[in-house]
Order: sequence, then structure tokens, then C-alpha cells
Amino acid sequence: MAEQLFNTEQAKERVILVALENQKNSASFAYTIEEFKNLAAANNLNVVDVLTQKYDRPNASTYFGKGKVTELKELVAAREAELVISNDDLTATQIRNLKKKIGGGTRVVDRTALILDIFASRAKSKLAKLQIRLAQKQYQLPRLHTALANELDQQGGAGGGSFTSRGSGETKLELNRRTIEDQITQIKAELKTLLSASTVQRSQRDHSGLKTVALVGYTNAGKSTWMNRMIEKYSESKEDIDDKKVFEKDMLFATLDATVRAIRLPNKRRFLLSDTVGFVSNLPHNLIASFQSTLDEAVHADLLVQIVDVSDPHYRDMMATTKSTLAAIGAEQIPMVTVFNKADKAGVTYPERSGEDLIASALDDNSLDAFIKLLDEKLFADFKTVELMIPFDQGAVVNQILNGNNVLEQDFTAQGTRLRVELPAAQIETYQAFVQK
Ligand SMILES: Nc1nc2c(ncn2[C@@H]2O[C@H](COP(=O)(O)OP(=O)(O)OP(=O)(O)O)[C@@H](O)[C@H]2O)c(=O)[nH]1
Ligand SMILES: [Mg+2]
Repeated sequence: MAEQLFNTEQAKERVILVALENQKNSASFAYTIEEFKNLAAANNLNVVDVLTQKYDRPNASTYFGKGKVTELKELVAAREAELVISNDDLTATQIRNLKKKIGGGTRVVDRTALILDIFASRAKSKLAKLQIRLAQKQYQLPRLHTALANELDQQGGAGGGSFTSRGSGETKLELNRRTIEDQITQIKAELKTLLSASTVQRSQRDHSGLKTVALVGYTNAGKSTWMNRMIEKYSESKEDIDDKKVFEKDMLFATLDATVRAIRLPNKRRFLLSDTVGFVSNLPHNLIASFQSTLDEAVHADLLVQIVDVSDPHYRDMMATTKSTLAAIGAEQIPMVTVFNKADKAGVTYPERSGEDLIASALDDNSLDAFIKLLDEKLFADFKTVELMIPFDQGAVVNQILNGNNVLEQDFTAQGTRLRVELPAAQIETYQAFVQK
């Protein structure tokens, strides 16, 4: 095959990961390292070694303590590493000092830069590209006088490059605080213009009365796959199903946009389903802030469906990550059910309900049936079927009800429009005057 003519392994940059084990991450340190390795792999890096130290707080000038820095220098030479990435954020001082101590032109970056880089290489839509550029600039600002800041800046407007793809050929911009602050202001203005359109869309939806369900969870858990299964089978509009589907792939951060689709269940009940960006532990604050509009789909949902890859040995840590990320974006109060996904790979029985949760596989039809049953129960628990008689001079009320509710029957009688409709308890109160006993 053509791809095998080149050994891409050789072209990958050789990287050493460094991390501190402290009281906070000690219990799940194996997961921390595993996740760190996965992030590096997602950025097409070749992890040649991992060096750790038990240390509660990073050394202010060199991250590791003195002896460990010497050890790192020797390891870099022995492994011919071109890049060192730290698990914690580094200050400009730490980057500069570490580079000097390691020597040999080895570059030093941190985990946040790594994540920003992955996002930059995955971003496809204009919104995602702008959001990631904003996060990059904000990250760059306090680290102005490091080589990294210059490298990041060379990515320019496209947002497609990365600190690992050297020599992009673009001219280096003169970097100063003012330049970056101006760039941030400009990106924010562009974002505002772009978002005003989508915010209008959301407020229209908010008034449509339809419930919204958001798929959330750790990256690569299978959210987009569930989204596509639902679209294939229950999309409200049956046209151009393939265009409605979202990108699903076995890689971290395949999804960087929010997608919302109208779903219609076999019992005619309708709701909106959204798919959005996946989580990873300690998502950089800048990134969360920049992606707020994308994450808002989850923040404004009536129900969250947490998708968990139960076949991953670290799935409990991943659930904890989802929990803390939801708290960080302000979505921790929203009712949530959990789908323990990829059960087909985990050697457990499925589909199986366990209270409000579901053990399932997105690849299995019976699981899809159990999935919609769960959503149906959770979303429409307080719904009742009522019969309303609305006089002809109250056309606005009829339109209000037709918009977004599940109307089972509609006919016109001498007294007015008769509707048999499913309504939530609160709305039945509103239309009490029209309810037929
Ligand atoms: N075996 C198995 N594979 C699954 C299942 N669900 C999803 N996958 C696979 O898992 C990989 C990731 O799926 P996605 O749906 O892209 O995951 P995601 O949660 O949207 O990931 P991000 O968008 O990156 O956060 C894909 O290769 C899917 O085919 C499942 O139930 N069983
Ligand atoms: Mg996805």
C-alpha cells in the first residue's frame, strides 16, 4: 500500500514526558500518565520515555528539583529526545531555565500547549478555529519571551499548524504584548459576529418548547457514534441523513463543534439531541472559556447523557473527569443518566438497565431500543395526554401548542379546534381553561 512506502514512525518527534506525583493526583497517577501518553500520541509524537518525581509543588525555577533535572538532561541525551513536555503548566521562567539546563536545542513545552495543539490540528469549522486561536493567544500572552510563543505564533491565521511541525515557512511576526492583545480583541470581535447567528438559533429553540438532551463525556467514549445511530433511525427529517450525521472516529477530540438534531421517537415524541466536544482531565481554563459557546449546548440541556467507555480500565477516572468538567462549565445541576458504552468490548452483558443507567453498545440494535426507552422515561415523565378544545378566535394558542408539542390528534368541530396532545404538567396548568374533562 502507498502509505507504507514511508515510515512515518521515523518522522515523529521523539518526546520525553515529565510529571510530578503529588497528593492530588497520587491516587490516580497511573491514569494521569496514561492519559498524558495518549495526548502525546494524539499529537503524533513518539513518547520515548517518561520521567516522574514525587513532589507536591513544582520547583519555581526548573519544575523538577535539581537532581531530577540532571537526570532529565542525561535521559534526553540517551534517548535523543527533541522535545520535553511537562504535565503541569510551565511559566516562561521554568521553560527558559529548563531549556538552558537540558541544552542541545531540546524544546520544552507543557501539557496545555499540547492540548491546544491537538485542538488546533482538529479544528475544521470557522467557529472552532477562532475559539482555538483565542485560547492559544491567551496562553501565549504570559509566556511571551519564550521560543514557544514564537513557534505558536507562526501558526498564523489558519490555525492549522502546530508546534511540532517545524518550519512552516511563515515569516515570524514581531511579538509584543500589544500585538497579541490586539489580536485577542480582533478574534473576540470575529467570534461575537459569528456567534450572534448561532445564539439566535438557540433562543429560537428555547422557545420551541422542545426538550434538549446533550451527549457528554470523556473524549473517544462514543458520543458521536450514539448521535449518528439516533440520526440514522430517528431523525425528524428523513432527507439527506448522511449530511446530518457527525464525524466519529477512534481518536481523541474527533469532535470540536456542537451539533444539534431534531429526533422523533416511534411514539411521536420529539426532542433535540446534541453532540459536543469531549473532555479530558484538567482541560486548560483558557480552552474551556474559549469553547464556552460550544459547551453551552450541554449547559442549556434538560438532560445530560454521559457516555462512558466501560471497556477502558480507567473508566472510573474518566467519569470523575467528566464530573469535574461539568462543574467547571456550570452544568453540574442538570439531571444526568449514564450509558456504560462499548460493553461489547468489556465482556459484560448488555443491554442491561441498572436503575437510571444503561450498560450498552452503540453498535447493537437492542441497545439502541433500551437507549431510547431510557430517554423517553426521563424526558417525558411528567407528560400527560390531554384533550383541549380551543375556540376559533384563539388561533394563537393553537399555534403555540402545535409548535414543539406532540399532537396526537387535531380536528375542527363547531366549538373550535380539538387537540389531543401530550403536555408537561406545568403546561397543562397554563391551558387549564381549554382542557376537556
Ligand atoms: N466496540 C465499540 N466501539 C465503539 C462503540 N461506540 C463507539 N465506538 C468506537 O469508538 C470510537 C470513538 O467514537 P466517537 O463516537 O467518535 O467518540 P466521541 O465520544 O464522539 O469522541 P470525541 O468526539 O473525540 O470526544 C469510534 O471508533 C467508534 O466506532 C461501542 O459501543 N463499541
Ligand atoms: Mg465526537
